[in-house]
This record gives sequence, C-alpha cells and structure tokens, in this order.
Amino acid sequence: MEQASLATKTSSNVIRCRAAVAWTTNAPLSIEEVEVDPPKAGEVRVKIIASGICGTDNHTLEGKMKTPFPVILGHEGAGVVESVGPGVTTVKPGDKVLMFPLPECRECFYCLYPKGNFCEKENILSPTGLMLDGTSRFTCRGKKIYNIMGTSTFTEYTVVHEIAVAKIEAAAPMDTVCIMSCAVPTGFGAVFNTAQVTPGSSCVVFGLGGIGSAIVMACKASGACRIIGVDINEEKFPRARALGVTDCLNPNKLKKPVQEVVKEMTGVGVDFAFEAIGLIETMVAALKSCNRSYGVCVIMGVAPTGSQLSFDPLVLLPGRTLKSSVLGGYKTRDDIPKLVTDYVQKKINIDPLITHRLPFPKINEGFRLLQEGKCIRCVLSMRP
Ligand code: CXF
Ligand code: ZN
Repeated sequence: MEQASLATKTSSNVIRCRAAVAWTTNAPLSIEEVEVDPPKAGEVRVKIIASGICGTDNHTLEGKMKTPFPVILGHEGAGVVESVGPGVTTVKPGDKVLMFPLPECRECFYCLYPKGNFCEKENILSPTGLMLDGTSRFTCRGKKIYNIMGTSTFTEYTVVHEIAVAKIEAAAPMDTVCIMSCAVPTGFGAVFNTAQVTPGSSCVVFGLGGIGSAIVMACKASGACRIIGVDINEEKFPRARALGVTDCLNPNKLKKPVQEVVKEMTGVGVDFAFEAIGLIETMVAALKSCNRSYGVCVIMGVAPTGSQLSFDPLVLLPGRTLKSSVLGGYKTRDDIPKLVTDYVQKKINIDPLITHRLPFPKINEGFRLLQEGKCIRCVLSMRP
C-alpha cells in the first residue's frame, strides 16, 4: 500500500513524505520530498487520506489571496491521526479526523458565545502561514515552507492545531467527507444558518462551482421554489439543474445587467441572493438582485486581498440585508462532525458535489479542471 509513498519515520521522528509545494504564484505545484516535524504542544500530526481542491486554494495560487510563499496549499482534508503533541486530549493516534481552516478554541469570546464561529485563533484575516507559536513544521530542500490557514492538506502528512481538528466516526468514507472541511459547511451553512432560507422562497446563486453547488442543494432542501443559477460557464448548467437550479443565466449573454433580469423574472427580486465567486462585481449584482425591502444577500466568495466593495448605500436603505460567514457559521469542531454523521446515516447527500477523483500526484490536473470550470469538486487520494 505504501510503496508509492516516500513516507518513513526517522528516529528524530521527523517524517519525510511527498507534498505538493507551491514555490511561487501562478506556477504548477511541484511534488517534492518534504520533512514534517513532530507535533509540538497542542498540535496533531495527521496522515492525510484525501483532500478536495477548493477555489480558495486556486485564488491563493493565483496570488489573489495574500499568504506567504512557498506554501503547501489545501484546506479540505480528511486523515488519520499519526501522533499528538503534549497536552492533546480530544484526539488520539488512529482516530479518523477532519481538519478545518477555521479553528474552534472553545475558550475565546466568539467560541463561548452561542452565535457565530469566528474563533479568535483564526489565521485567515492576516495569514502568517505559521503555527500559533510562529514557527513552521514543513521544510523542503532546506527551506521553510508555510502553511495555509493552519491546515495544508496537499501533503501525505501535516501538522495542525488540536483546536482545528475533530474526530469523525469510523464509518465515514474519507474520500468523500473530506469536502465537509470546507465546501459543504460553507454552502449548507450559508443557506441554513446565515440566510435561513424559507420554504417557497426565491433564490439566486452567483457561481456554480463547489460552494455555489452546495448552496443550490441546501436551497432546494430548504424548500425554495425558484433557484436561479448564474455563471458565465454554461457547461455548469446541466449539473446545476440536476442539483435544483430552476433557471440558468449567463450574464455575458444578457442584454441587461443580470440583476435587472433577475428582478424581471421574479417581479420584485429574489428573497435570498448568494455570491460564491469572490468578485466585487458579482457581489454588488447579488445584492441588487434581492428584493429591496426584505431581501437577504449572503456573500461567501472571498474577494482579492485589498479590494474594496462599493455601492450606493441607498441600495440598502429600503431594507436589504448584506451578510457573510466563514464555513457557514458552523462551530467547526462541535458542528461539522455531526454533518458527517448525518451523511453516514444518509440524512444528507453530498455525493453529487464530487465530480472528479485523482491520485495525489495528478494534483495539477485537478487545478486545471477547476480553472477550466470542468469540475464541481475534484478529490485527491493521497493513498494508492
Ligand atoms: C474559505 C474562505 C476563507 C476562510 C476559510 C474558508 N472558504 C472557502 O474556501
Ligand atoms: Zn475552501
């Protein structure tokens, strides 16, 4: 099983294994032999089994989300705990786990407050690419390699903080539930927690990739009667329709701004608008697409670092609500393992979100599928 892997344990307990290193922006990832240090206090070393490729990884590779390079990308991982550092109590070697780009420390104001999930220990707003103690656990060719949002899953082994890892049930299929680390909670939570979509409502979803598709599924599950899907890539429309989209719009083929077409189609604009691309233009279009009096617009896409969202405040004045959340507002360690259990018990289905599977060394092919809009989610298997 391990023949294709370089992974070996050394006496100093540094693991040498394969990882996909992004040395610079806008260049293919390079499969390299890296050294993964043992976990320090409060840390967990995880043998990655599967990892999804998310649009945020691609934004980062394209330099749109500023984070230090060289970096090991990937934040949608499922794996098995290999070893734990001193003081770790909530997981143990052999446990199946998910790791999250947003921790839940269970001590800060935000973790203790029942609403919201944006833990103070996050490494998202001003990413350091380092562990909380300011050091890295990855080395390659003698150089320090940074992490992404404390996760880094495009590697055979990674080190994460205990506060960003949760045990999941043994029956969970790792090569599917890995997308519960980002796409699924981000999309489902946008609908169930942040917008609170109601039965019989109308919705528009800008961007029909991984997160947009999860939003569509959740809108349908919430009983929305009209779900308008917007994308400039019409190849995405058949899959979107199969998930629940009732009408598809390609803004490049319209004679009017998309928000005006959405308004005409619905009479007054939609009840709920979602942006799942990360472009300022589509964020404003989503906001203007919702009903001016009680429409709710939820922005889930991440705009390029330093960009500014601007619109006439009169757009909000009549009563629109503009919202956002990270990982759909789910408290990651408390809530996401329950979603995994719901999947195992067949209460929810996430299978249609995974359209492609590739072995880890073909990671650049996976990025290409994402860039060309050919996949919803491509999952990499780290183990042959
Ligand atoms: C990300 C957005 C930035 C914070 C972590 C989760 N969402 C999707 O990739
Ligand atoms: Zn993601």
